[in-house]
Amino acid sequence: IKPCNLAGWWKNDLGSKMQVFKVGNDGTFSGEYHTAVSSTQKPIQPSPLTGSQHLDEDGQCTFGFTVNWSFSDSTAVFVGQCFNGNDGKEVLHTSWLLREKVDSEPDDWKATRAGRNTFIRTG
Ligand code: B9F
Repeated sequence: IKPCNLAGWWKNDLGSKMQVFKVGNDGTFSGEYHTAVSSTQKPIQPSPLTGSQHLDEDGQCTFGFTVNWSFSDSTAVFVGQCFNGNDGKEVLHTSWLLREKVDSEPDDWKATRAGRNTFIRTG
């Protein structure tokens, strides 16, 4: 088993791609998220992500990151864990919350979406 390192390219079940840049000695990282889906008219743009991972030696670390969508005023957070299958292939199981900007406090109740995504390494 190899140690846990999120650096590289990943693709999820929606077809979204993310690149995680070099992970720091303290487990912090940044990267770029290319979502394949968006329910807005505005063109999708790559968006910055920043997060941190545990530096576990067993390759099954937990992590979290935030995506600040550059083409909308919304924000997503992901939490997850890396798993190493018997075939040695890494898979990330994540859960996310997506916060949409609403115009007024009475609309707060409808501002958050939740879901799950699975990522596999592509590079
Ligand atoms: O579509 C989102 C958005 C926010 C405000 C207008 C459009 C931004 C992209 C989110 C992408 C999500 C999915 N992609 C992925 O890989 S993040 C979690 C999913 N995993 C309309 C109002 C709020 C949402 C849609 Fe909007």
